Parts: sequence; structure tokens; C-alpha cells
Amino acid sequence: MKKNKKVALITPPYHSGVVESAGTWLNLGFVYIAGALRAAGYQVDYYDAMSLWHRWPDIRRRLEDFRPDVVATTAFTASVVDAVNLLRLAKEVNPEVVTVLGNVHATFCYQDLLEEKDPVIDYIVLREGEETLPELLDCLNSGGDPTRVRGVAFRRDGRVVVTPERPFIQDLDRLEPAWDLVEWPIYKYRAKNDARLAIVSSSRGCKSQCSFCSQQLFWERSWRARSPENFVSELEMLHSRYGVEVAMLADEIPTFDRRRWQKILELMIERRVKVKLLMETRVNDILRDADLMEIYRAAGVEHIYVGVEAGSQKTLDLFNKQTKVEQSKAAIDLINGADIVSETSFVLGMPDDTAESIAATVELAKHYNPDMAFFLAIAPWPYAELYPQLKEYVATTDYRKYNLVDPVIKPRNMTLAELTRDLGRAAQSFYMHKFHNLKQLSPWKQEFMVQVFKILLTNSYLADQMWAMAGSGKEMPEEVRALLRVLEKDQSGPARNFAPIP
Ligand code: B12
Ligand code: SF4
Repeated sequence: MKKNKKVALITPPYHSGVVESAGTWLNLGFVYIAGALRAAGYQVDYYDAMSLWHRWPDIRRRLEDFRPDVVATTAFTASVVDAVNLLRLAKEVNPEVVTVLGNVHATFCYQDLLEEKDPVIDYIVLREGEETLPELLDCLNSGGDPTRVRGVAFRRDGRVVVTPERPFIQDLDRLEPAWDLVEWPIYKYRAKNDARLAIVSSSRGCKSQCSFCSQQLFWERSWRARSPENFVSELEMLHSRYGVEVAMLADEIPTFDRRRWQKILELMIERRVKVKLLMETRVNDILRDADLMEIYRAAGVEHIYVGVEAGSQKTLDLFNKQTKVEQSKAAIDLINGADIVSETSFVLGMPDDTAESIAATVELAKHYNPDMAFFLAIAPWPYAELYPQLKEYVATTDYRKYNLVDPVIKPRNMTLAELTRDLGRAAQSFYMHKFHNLKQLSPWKQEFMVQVFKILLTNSYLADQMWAMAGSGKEMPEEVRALLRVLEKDQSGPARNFAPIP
């Protein structure tokens, strides 16, 4: 019988808006780790406190009910403060509990985290968790020495110990995600009539070198993939067994291998897979796949995000994006041409930014004409390659603000308040333009965009700006005016639910 046999995997109750507004998203990393733990004989509680919008008393109750031996949580940079608070709560509820932290922030900042004065983290798992966590727990249960487990960091005799790196898992097809543990009814895609939503992964890694991004570093510029057959069968299973209608690909670059990606699309068409895909990829891959765009659409790809990031070649080069300004427009045109929703973002709030440069980016965004655009505040991950160049402009070390919404870098010639205001105005101006031109879109895109507008007005961090922009809606197309009338009647005035309550 295992000593540490009950493991609670809990997402930190952190919220910041943007993607959260569009739906409720499951934690795929935990679905994979739960599967691996169960296969090794552990009892697992998959608890997505973040998506359930649970607060500390709810989390305490769940801990008291399940009485785990091990509590593990996950941290990218913005969620690390709440992740550590969660482990502190777990220790309060049961001082004997073993606590574990994983994910990108933990992988790069393990030294700082383990050196905290009041240590609540027993072990940090570096990089992929499916093999490391069960092996670590097996080792602890058998009274073994955790220095023998590859890919972990912990404190011993007041010093931080880190073990040798674990190689990445090569055969992703053999992993067994614990889909049956997911609380399916809460996961909904708000922009498509609350369709049942999954997150899936067909590949891991990225070989690009964008200097502001953590993902190429996390995966050490490598890329591995599942076989088309294995991945498409999973989509079929998710639809037939759990009613999944829409799935977001968690992959950084699902299209990296054109032949594999084309095979996936062809299989989806051949087997009439009923799951629609939302995905992210690179501008260059879309240009490469110009002749495949109709196949993307026929297979069920409904939404593609490409990171344009900047409107000037100088900034693109600083970001090491390896694209040319004009290529972004061409990629968005291809996506629009295939009647797929196009989305992009611009990373703003750089030291050189001014009200004028932000306004110019908005005009460029209108010219590029994606269906959706986000104007983000750069977050200087302390482990990113760009960090040394941003360090002297960092205005706060409160990681909760490193969420691409709150400004963290203070531009030389702007205050943080001015930057916040201008990022809000950027979104206002872009969407005003979009909704004026609603009629230029295909019928299904018009319907989708009206849903997006509703989310922006009711459930997003941009709600205030959007209501200010919409005014009485007099100049808007009839669909938008009708929506405004309904929302105002329903909620007797502007709705300001900051975020979705499932
Ligand atoms: C899905 C996703 C989300 C979901 C999260 C759903 C949920 N319930 O947790 C949603 C859409 C809500 C989301 C939101 C945000 N996200 Co997000 N998201 C992603 C995305 C696209 C995929 C993550 C994923 O599922 N990967 C697949 C799984 C299998 O891999 P994994 O998560 O890395 O997990 C593996 C390892 O890391 C490790 N591991 C991870 N956790 C743990 C824990 C333990 C205990 C162990 C042992 C191991 C372990 O093992 C796992 C399996 O091998 C990534 C980008 C990417 N491509 O990875 C961005 C990403 C994680 N998000 C990011 C950001 C910034 C955000 C937001 C702040 C953006 C915003 N303002 O809206 C918000 C914050 C959320 C909030 N609550 O406010 C950044 C984080 C950057 C950083 N370095 O900190 C990323 C990397 C995107 C990017 N390119 O910059 N996100
Ligand atoms: S921004 Fe995208 S392409 Fe660039 S390194 Fe990050 S994941 Fe890779």
C-alpha cells in the first residue's frame, strides 16, 4: 500500500481576463498528469479551482473532504503567487502534506521559490510532469533518495538541490490523459453558444526564437508530435464519449510538419470528425500552407490565431520574430479568404512606445483586418531572452500583474496610467471599426462577431471601454443595435461582470 497515495491536482484561483472571457478552459497538463499518476496506482482529485471560480474557503473545504497526502499545483508567471498561496493553505490544513509545484515559472525560477523565507513548496518538478511526478512519489513512498529522480528541485539542509534534466518524452502517443476525471459541464465556449469545449494537444514544443516568449525556452527549441491517427481518434472519442464540440489546440506550432498536419486535416474530413478546432500557429506556416487553407476549413478549423506582435520591422527584429511586416497581412488575408476567424495580438508597452506609436499600431491592425485583435502589455518574464533589455523599465515585481493586461514596463515617455488608457482605447477603436464593417463578413462570421461583441460588453476586462464606445449604437449595424437593446434591458444598464461565472 502506498503511503502518499491520494494526490490533489489543483489549479490556482488566479484570474486576469482576456482568453478567460471567451470560455471556460480545462487544465490539460493536469489531465495528462492525472492519467500518469493513476496508471502508477495513485488516487487523483483533478480540481480546476480556477475555472470553477472557487475562492479560498471552497478550496479549503475540498482539501478537508478529499484529505490528500500530496497537493500539487501549477504556475506560469502570473499565477505563481496564488499557486504558492494554495500550497500554503494545503500545509495549514495538513502540515504533513507533501506539496509540489510545476510548469514554466517553477521550472525557471525554482531557486528563488525554494529560497523563500517561509518555505511551503517541498518539491518543484521541472518541465514535463508525466514521468517525473509518479517517479518522485514512488521514490518518497519507498524511502528512496529524491536526488535520484531526474528533473526535480528541492531544499535539503538549507540548500537548493537540483537533479539532472530528464529527457523529453519521445512517444507522445503512449500518454493516457484522464479525460474521465474532467468536470465536463463547466467547460464551455461562450463565443459559440456555450458549446462543450476541450483543450487538446497534438504536439509539444517550438523551434522558434522569439525573445519575449517562454515556450521555446521551456521546450529547449525542440518539437515532437503525436501521430495523426492517434490524435484524430482522440477527437472522435472526445466527441462521442463526452460531447465535445469545440477543441482548442494547446500546441505552440501544430503545423510545424506540413505532411503530418495535412494528414490530420484529411483524416478529419474523411472521418467527418464533428469537433471544430481553434488553433494558434506561425505566420510563416500559414503562408506555406496557402494551398491548404480550404482543407483547413473543410476539416473544421474555425479560428486561427497568428502572433503578429508588432507593426514595425525594428520591433519585430528585437522580438526575433523572423517575419517581415508585410507577411502578417498576407497570412491574415489567407485565413480570412478561407472564411476562418482570424485573430492576432500586438505586444505593446515597450520602452519606446508613445500614444502615437500605439495609435499607429491600431491603424495597422485595422489595415491587416483580422476579425479579432488584442493589444497586450508586454510582460517581462524574468527568464526570457528579452529580459535584460527591459529590466531597467520594470515598474513592478508583483507577478500577479504579469498577465499581458496590466502594464509592467513603464515606457520612457508615458506613465503606466496613460499606457493603460491607451491600450483600452486601442481595443475600443479597433472593435468600433470592426462592428461598423460587420456587413462585410460572411453570415457565420457576422453571427460569431455579434457573440464576441456580447462577451466584450458583458464578460471582459474591456467591458467599460466597450460600453463607452457603443454609446447608443446609433451608427452600428442593426444586429449590434439589437444586441445593445437586449443587454441594456436585461441588465438595466451596462453589465460589468468582470469575468465568466460558470
Ligand atoms: C491552455 C492555456 C491557458 C488556459 C488555462 C486553462 C486552465 N484551466 O488552467 C487559459 C485559456 C484559461 C489560459 C489563460 C491565460 N494564460 Co495561458 N496558456 C494556455 C496554453 C495555450 C496551453 C497550455 C497547455 O495546456 N499546454 C499543454 C500541457 C500538456 O502542457 P503544460 O501546461 O506545459 O503542462 C506540462 C508541463 O508544464 C508540466 N506541468 C505543468 N504544471 C504542472 C504541475 C505539476 C505539479 C507538475 C508535476 C508538472 C506540471 O507537466 C505538464 C505535462 O507535461 C499556453 C501556451 C502553450 N502552448 O503552452 C498558454 C500560456 C501558459 N498562458 C499564458 C498566459 C500569459 C495566460 C494569461 C495570463 C493570459 C491572459 N491575460 O488571458 C491567462 C491567465 C489565466 C487566468 N486565469 O487569468 C502564457 C504564460 C507565460 C509565462 N511564461 O508565464 C502561456 C505560455 C502563453 C504564452 N505563449 O505566453 N491559458
Ligand atoms: S511566440 Fe510562438 S513561435 Fe515564438 S517562441 Fe513563442 S511559441 Fe514559439
